[in-house]
Amino acid sequence: MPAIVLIGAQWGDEGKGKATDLLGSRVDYVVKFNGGNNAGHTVVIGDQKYALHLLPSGILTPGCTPVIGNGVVVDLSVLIEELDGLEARGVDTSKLVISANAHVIPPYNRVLDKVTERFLGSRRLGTTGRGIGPTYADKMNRVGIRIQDLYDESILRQKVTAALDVKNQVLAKIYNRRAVEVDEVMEELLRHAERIRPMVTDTALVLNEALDRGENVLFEAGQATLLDVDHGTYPFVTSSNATAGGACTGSGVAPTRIDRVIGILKAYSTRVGEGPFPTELNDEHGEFLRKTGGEFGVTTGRPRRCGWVDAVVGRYAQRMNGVTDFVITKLDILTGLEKVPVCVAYDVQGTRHDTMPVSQSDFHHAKPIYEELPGWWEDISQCRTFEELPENAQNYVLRLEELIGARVSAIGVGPGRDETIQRF
Ligand code: 2SA
Ligand code: GDP
Ligand code: MG
Repeated sequence: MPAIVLIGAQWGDEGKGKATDLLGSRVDYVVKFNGGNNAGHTVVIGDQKYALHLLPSGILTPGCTPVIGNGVVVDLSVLIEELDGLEARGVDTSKLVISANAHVIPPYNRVLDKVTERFLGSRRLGTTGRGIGPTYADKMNRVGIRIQDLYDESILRQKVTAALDVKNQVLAKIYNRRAVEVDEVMEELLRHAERIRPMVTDTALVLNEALDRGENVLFEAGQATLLDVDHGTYPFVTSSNATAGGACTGSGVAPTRIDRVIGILKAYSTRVGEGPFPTELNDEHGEFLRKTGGEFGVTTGRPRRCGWVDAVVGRYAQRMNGVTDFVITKLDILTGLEKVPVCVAYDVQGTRHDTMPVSQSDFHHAKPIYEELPGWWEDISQCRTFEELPENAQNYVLRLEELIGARVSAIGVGPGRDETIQRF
């Protein structure tokens, strides 16, 4: 296996946390390479439910080393809160390592994220308000603050002062907000610096040496393909690369070392925040999916928008990530429907599109062309082999496999670790 990338094939919340946890027992390192505490990954182990935001899901597997890569943006208070929360529940977090090059989310970027969204009103993106966008903007603008800066107080002060010169102008002049003081930022950033110091290292070296030794490394994407800043539904995206390429830039492991890319595809679609969503259902079917699937944000609690599965999106995700195999999750949620529609193409003002329209305006106007597959009524949560699934559920998976262009290696039939069908 040695290096596997695991990505979300839709708009996030496909069940990446559970899939990572499942593979966790067979891997030595689990790496988070993009995003920050905007993510919300749920893992259910027995009667225990864990919601992870900043930490990689592999932290729940004894013996596995969790890694926060250079591509991640770290809110230090959230990191400490999450570590303490897990320790209190008996999870050993001592193996965590953090890249010295990862950026930190300073308090002023949380403020800016929230006030910008408020200011935009109906033009807002629907961010999680965690300061993600402004922190990645600072990184690209070369005014960001990195984990390693915490260990040189005079450099840190210079960087915070330089950043605040600009940020305070924006806060005061555009948003009519009070200025942020250098000292309050310094206090927050340095509060936990010593505690995390032993974890801070050159994670690119750690991972490359692990691969040299033949150890197994799993790269776990936050968010998903259509939220990728380059390949998603821009501007309704997050500010990082959530596609497979991000695993390389966000960790320092080269593309030639990646052996397998697993795409996680939910058996229906969801999205949180604003932006186009061709198969969205604003009717009782959408309500059924939200209620039965428990589709509420793990980080913000927001109700997720729900719709039928979209094979155009699945094919796009296969191509953009080079997916070698898919895990289809939450098939159990579709039980009890007379017919299960699958979007196979779009109609954009009279023209059929079998691939994602290149123009965002066309995507906004895309009307799904559905193929209706017969549903099933049997409870499938106890099925553990493909053959045990009702014939119509099998046919649903086989048709999806055909449409998205890669084989389906596993199927989720419930949230629990064991509620999974492994096909190979
Ligand atoms: P941001 O905060 O700048 O990353 O927001 C930009 C867009 O990215 C979307 N986004 C997400 N979409 C799905 N799930 C996410 N994580 C949480 C979860 C979300 C929650 O697992 O449920 O709790 O609301 C996530 N994080 C970011 C976001 O909705 C914007 O559209
Ligand atoms: P992630 O962000 O991709 O890790 O996904 P989330 O944790 O935000 O949302 C996925 C939700 O679906 C979680 O509540 C999981 O416990 C749950 N889940 C994952 N796989 C399955 C499955 O196969 N069936 C059911 N019923 N729930 C699942
Ligand atoms: Mg999630």
